[in-house]
Formats: sequence, structure tokens, C-alpha cells
Amino acid sequence: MKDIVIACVGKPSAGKSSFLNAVTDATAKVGNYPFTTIKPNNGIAYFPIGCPCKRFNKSKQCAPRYGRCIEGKRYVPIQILDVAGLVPGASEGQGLGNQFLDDLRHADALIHVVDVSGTTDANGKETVGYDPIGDIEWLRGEIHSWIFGNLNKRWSQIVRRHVAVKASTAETLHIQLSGYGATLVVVQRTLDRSGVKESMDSWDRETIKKVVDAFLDERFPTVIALNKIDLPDSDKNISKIMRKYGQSKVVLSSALAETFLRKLHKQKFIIYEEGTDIVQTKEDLPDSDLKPLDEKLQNRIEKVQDLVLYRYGSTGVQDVILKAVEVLGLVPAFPVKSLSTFGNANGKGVFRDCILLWPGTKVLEFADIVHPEIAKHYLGAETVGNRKIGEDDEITLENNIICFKTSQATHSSATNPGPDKK
Ligand SMILES: Nc1nc2c(ncn2[C@@H]2O[C@H](COP(=O)(O)OP(=O)(O)O)[C@@H](O)[C@H]2O)c(=O)[nH]1
Ligand SMILES: [Mg+2]
Repeated sequence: MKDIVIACVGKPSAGKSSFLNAVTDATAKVGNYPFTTIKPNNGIAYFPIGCPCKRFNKSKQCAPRYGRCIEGKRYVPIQILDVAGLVPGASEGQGLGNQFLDDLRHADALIHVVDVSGTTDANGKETVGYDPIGDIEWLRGEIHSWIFGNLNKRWSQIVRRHVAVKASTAETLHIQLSGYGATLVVVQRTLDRSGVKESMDSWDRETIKKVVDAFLDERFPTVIALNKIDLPDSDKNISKIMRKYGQSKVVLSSALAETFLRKLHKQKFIIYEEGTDIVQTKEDLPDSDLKPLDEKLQNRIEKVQDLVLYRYGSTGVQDVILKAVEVLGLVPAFPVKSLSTFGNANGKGVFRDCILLWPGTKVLEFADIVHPEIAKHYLGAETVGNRKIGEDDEITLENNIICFKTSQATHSSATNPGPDKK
């Protein structure tokens, strides 16, 4: 069982720590999460999904064990990691640093935080008019040359062993890439993606590079967060980057604006709905217990509205997390004890558990994730409408509310709460 981890990477001063603070300092009472190991540079972000409680008219009884649900908008916890210490040229110089590598190994997806304002240079030093387009390639290039370098310098040795033990390409590569957190499945997908079919002893440098390229795509799906969109020069840089990279992997964000709005919300100056452009003040809600704003604060809020909220629709930080979940293809699944009440064994509330699954997870695998006892005594599974589903069926958004039948009473209160393994 391995927790899902999204890691923030980028050059110094791009805004990684600010981004992490912005998304993890949730305004509502949450603070409860299923994760077992929280490192100091980890945070918990809560991203919204549509909760089935709404569809079944049970929002009032909805009681997430972790996170929260507000009228069908369910905030699901996910771990995010602040990976510091990557500077340009690191893979050639003293290396990427053990801490960086160790963090990267734990990451399932990357958020590449890019300072799009052009106010920091390649090393993160303050400047003006820097073109951030190079930063985007740089990070990938850095990780690529690190992995390629490690393979290339031992290549003849790797091939000699490969031939001697008559291993398959996937087996040999798996041994070489497992240090970067690669499973055999990831290695197989890498080979498919690369299109490389020749036997390993005929690979040249270019072939190895091609395979490493495919490996990065499979192993580290990446969302690019163009951060600091509140600053004046960001606009022209954004258009340029969008023209080159399209919209599919790029998300605009202002970590600073999000932190500011959440802080004011917490201090009861405003009501701010995360992920939207909605900010309400005492003026909008005279009967509320909101505090009145002085002129300075009022001006700052208006500035954030003009520069960020009205221009881009939101601060974007939530979209970044959602995009990362999307590139991983995670499927939320809801184990329930009853398909009529959607409750669990102890009868407290409905849709208590929501577990994020890797794409392709099968019903019996899900049973094991919920609790090994359920898999052990598994008899069958049903989804909404008492529709039977097979143990080898993949879990999708169409069958993700699942009731397991077992030959013995199992302890659903012992539900294994974590997200799942890879
Ligand atoms: N204007 C603006 N500044 C930001 C934003 N995000 C971060 N910063 C600033 O950029 C600087 C570096 O941020 P930090 O989070 O420490 O960067 P890190 O080195 O990548 O962790 C700090 O002064 C932040 O206040 C943003 O969205 N807008
Ligand atoms: Mg930092």
C-alpha cells in the first residue's frame, strides 16, 4: 500500500513553498487525513470531486471519514511534497542531491512550478525581463540527463549482464530503473511508448535517450504551473508559453493571491470560495459576522480581483491539483456496506470512505485495498442498482460505488483508509 504523492519541483524562488502553503492551508476544518507518513516538507491538499451523495439525495447524511463534503462537493485529501534543491546544471555538477532524488522517488506526479513573471533568472535570482520559456525544458532536461548519465556510464556492463543472463529488455531495464521508483508495468509501458524494438545490445546513445524520454513521460506525469500570474509581465509570457505548449498540461496560478484570500477568509474579513472568483465582504453581506475592511485591505482585495480572479476565473491553485490528479487518471471509489443506504457497518453517515485508485484497478484488488479480510473472504461485488460486477472488472466512474459480499463478517470499521498501491 503506497500513498499517492504529488511533488512540487522547480528552480529556486519559482514559488514551490508558497504553492504548497497556499493549497494546504485549508480554511475549513479538515486536518484529518489517512496518510501514515507525513514528512516535514509534505502537506495535505484537498481537491474537489463530485460526491455521489448529491445524486442520491443524501448530502445531509454525507460523512467523509477524511476531508469534507459540502452539498455534494467533496474535498478529498492528497499528499503534496515540496521538493527543494534543484538548480540548473545540477545533473552535471555535484549531482542532484540525495534529498532531491529521494523525494523524486516518492513522487507519482510532478507539479513543475514556473515563475512566469520573468522576475527571477535561471538560478532564482531577482531580475527583470527574464524569459521563463527556457525553465520549462530545463527541469525535464535535468532529470533526463541525470537518468541517461547513470545508464550510459554503465551501459556496457548492463548489456553484458543482460546477454549473460538472457533477461528480457523489460527485466533488465526494470533493475536499472527501479531506483527511480519504476515498477515493471511502468517499464513495459515505457518500452511501448518509445517504440524501440531492437535488442538491447544494439542500442546506441540515441536509443537510450529515446527510452529515457519515454520513461519520464510514464514515470513522472507533469503539470506545469505557471505561477505569479498576478505580476505585470506575466501576461505576455503566458501567451508565448501557451502558443508553444498548448493548454493541456499548463495551468495558470497565483500562490500568493490564494494565500492572501485564504488568510482573509480565516480572519473573517471575507468569504472566499476556493477555486472560484467569489469573494464576499461585509458590504455584500451586511447581516453576516464578517469584519469590516479598511481602505487598504479593500484596495488589495480589488487588486487581486482585477489582476487574478476576474482575469483568469480563479487563483488556479486548485486547478493545478485537479490537473495532477487527472494526468494520473485516478478514480475515486466508494466502498459501502449497503447499496440502499450507502452507509457502512457502524451506521454513522453515508459515503464515509472515498479511496483514490490507479486506473485499471480491478474489483478484487479494490477489495484488498479496502481490507485484506474482504479479499480473503470475497464472494462477489455489486454496484448501484444491485448490479453484479466481476472480480476482474476494472473500476471506473460507472461502477465506483461498491458493496462487497463476503463469506464471513468482516470489520468494515477497520477499513484500510489509505489511497492505494501502484
Ligand atoms: N507575486 C507573486 N509572488 C509569489 C507568488 N508565489 C510565490 N511568490 C514569491 O516568490 C518568492 C519565492 O517563493 P517561494 O515559495 O519561497 O519559492 P521556492 O523557492 O520555489 O519555494 C517569495 O517571495 C514569494 O512570496 C505569486 O503567485 N505571486
Ligand atoms: Mg521553498
